Amino acid sequence: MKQTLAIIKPDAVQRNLTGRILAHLEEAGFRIRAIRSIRLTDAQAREFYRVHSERPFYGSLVQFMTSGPVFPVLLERDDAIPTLRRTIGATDPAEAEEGTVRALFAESKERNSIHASDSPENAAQEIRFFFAGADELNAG
Ligand code: 3AN
Repeated sequence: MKQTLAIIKPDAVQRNLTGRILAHLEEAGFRIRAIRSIRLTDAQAREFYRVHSERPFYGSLVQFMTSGPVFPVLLERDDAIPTLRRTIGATDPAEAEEGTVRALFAESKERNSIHASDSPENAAQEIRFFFAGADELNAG
C-alpha cells in the first residue's frame, strides 16, 4: 500500500506550522500527491470520526476539528501507512518519540497537529472522503 492520508489539524494551521509539517513529511520520504484546504462542517467531522462516537472526547474532538481550516494531504511512499504513523508519533505528545511531528509541534492529546490513517481500509476510505474523483490521484 503506497498511499495514505494525513490531515494538518486546526491547531497547526492556526500556528502557521503547515509548511514545516509538510517539509517534515517530505524529508521522511513522502511525496505530496494532492492537498486541499477545507473547513469541515459539523456533519463531516462527525462522519469522519464516527468510530470514536462513543468516546467521551467525541464532542470536543468534533468541535476542535471544525474550529478552523484543515489541510487533508494525500501522501505516497513505500510502506506509507506504518511509516506515516511512526513519523507523526503517539497520540499524546508527551509520549511521542523525539523528532516526531507530534513531539515537535502538538499541544495536547486533542490538539495534536496531525491525523494519519491507521489501516489500509481506513486509508482507502479517508482518501475517498477527501479526494474522491480528484485527478491528482493518478497524476504523474
Ligand atoms: P490517532 O490520531 O493517534 O490515530 P486516535 O485515532 O485514537 O489517535 O484518536 C483520534 C483523535 O481523537 C486524536 N487525533 C485526538 O485528536 C483525539 N483524541 C484521542 N484520544 C483523546 C483523548 N484521550 N482526549 C482528547 N482527544 C483525544
